[in-house]
Amino acid sequence: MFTTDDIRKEFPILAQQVHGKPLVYLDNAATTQKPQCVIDAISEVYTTYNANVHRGVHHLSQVATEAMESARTTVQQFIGAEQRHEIIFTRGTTESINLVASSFGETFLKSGDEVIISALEHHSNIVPWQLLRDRIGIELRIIPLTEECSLDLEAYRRVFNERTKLVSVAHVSNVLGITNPIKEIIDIAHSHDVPVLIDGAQSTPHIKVDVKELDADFFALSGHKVYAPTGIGVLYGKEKWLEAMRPYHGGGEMIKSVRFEKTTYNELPYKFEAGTPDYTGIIALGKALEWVNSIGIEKIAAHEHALTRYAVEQLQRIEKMRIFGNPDGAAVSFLIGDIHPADIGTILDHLGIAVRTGHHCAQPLMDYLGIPGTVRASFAAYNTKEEVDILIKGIQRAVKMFG
Ligand code: 7TS
Repeated sequence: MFTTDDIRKEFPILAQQVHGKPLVYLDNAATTQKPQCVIDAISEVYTTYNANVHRGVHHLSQVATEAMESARTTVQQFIGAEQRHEIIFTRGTTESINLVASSFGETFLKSGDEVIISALEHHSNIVPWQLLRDRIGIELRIIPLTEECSLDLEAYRRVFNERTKLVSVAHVSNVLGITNPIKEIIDIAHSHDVPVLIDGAQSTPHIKVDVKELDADFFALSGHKVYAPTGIGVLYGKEKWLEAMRPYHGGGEMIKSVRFEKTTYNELPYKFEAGTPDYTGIIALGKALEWVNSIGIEKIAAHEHALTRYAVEQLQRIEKMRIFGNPDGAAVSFLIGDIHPADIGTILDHLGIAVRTGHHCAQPLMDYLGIPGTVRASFAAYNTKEEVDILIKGIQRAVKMFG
């Protein structure tokens, strides 16, 4: 059994002071801190077996290739994918969604076809579709929100027609911390024979994901939000789609043979992994997921949900508090009266507390809510109830100054 104290000891960055106060890191939805084993894994690559992968007959290259491919298996098992070659390494959720927009879009979509997204998407799940709209003339349909800020499933059902070709929605909202009814969303889309891409950037770190059980066609995630380094991410895709889709980037690794007249492409997953992969990042991602497994994602989820519930209860006692949505995950977004979120963020920073303020890369959602931004506190496995108390005291201080 691990305690939160044991977990915290594994994260060297947490032991520091900021502005003379112990660091209270509550910006985990932006990125999580890294345990020592992940930091060590990166160092181990460069001190003992660094070599380019998939191409060397020599020892180091074989060790590096084996470590990278073993991390692919770890990812496959972590998200419940049926096959290893359905795991494509990318730079993160943003690149994974861009890959699908380009490769799926340019293989299967034509002018007038429709892609459904929702009103609460991160810009990463909006702009790639707008770029595709500019290139080939698709149309975007938006699932609206109910008054409680959840996805309006009745409106979603009505938006399907014979031109609908793809649904792309977030599993968990990065702003509201709410979990969308993703299984229902997928089932409805599949009843119209429409595939679904799930933006799992905010779900993978916090809840058990099983892409097979969900029957997701595509699933995108970012390593850095789940205790791994920046610059590495994953696209899961069902084999039948990945096989049929044209490649995304061209270059080394993704080819079988190249002639000036014609090039043939490599098998999955390499067809979508052009160039030298970030094998160090991949190996460290594998280590991060092993670390999560060693604690247990269900245990992490229960801990974070308890912290979120406690934070919501405490926040609600503050006068003029406005909490957006009904957070059931690991983040809570709020405003107090007409105090600007950046003012609250600045006071909190002086107290050593890191939160995110602003539009959180979800400007259409801010427009929808009629606000410029929010203050967001987001939790990870290493956060404590005491840190929530420090946050609440900090907010009370900001209210005194600006309220
Ligand atoms: N989708 C969602 C739901 C996200 O929360 C984010 C990042 C992304 C996509 C993009 O992920 P990336 O790793 O490719 O950048 N969200 C946030 C956030 O809420 N604060 O900083 C980054």
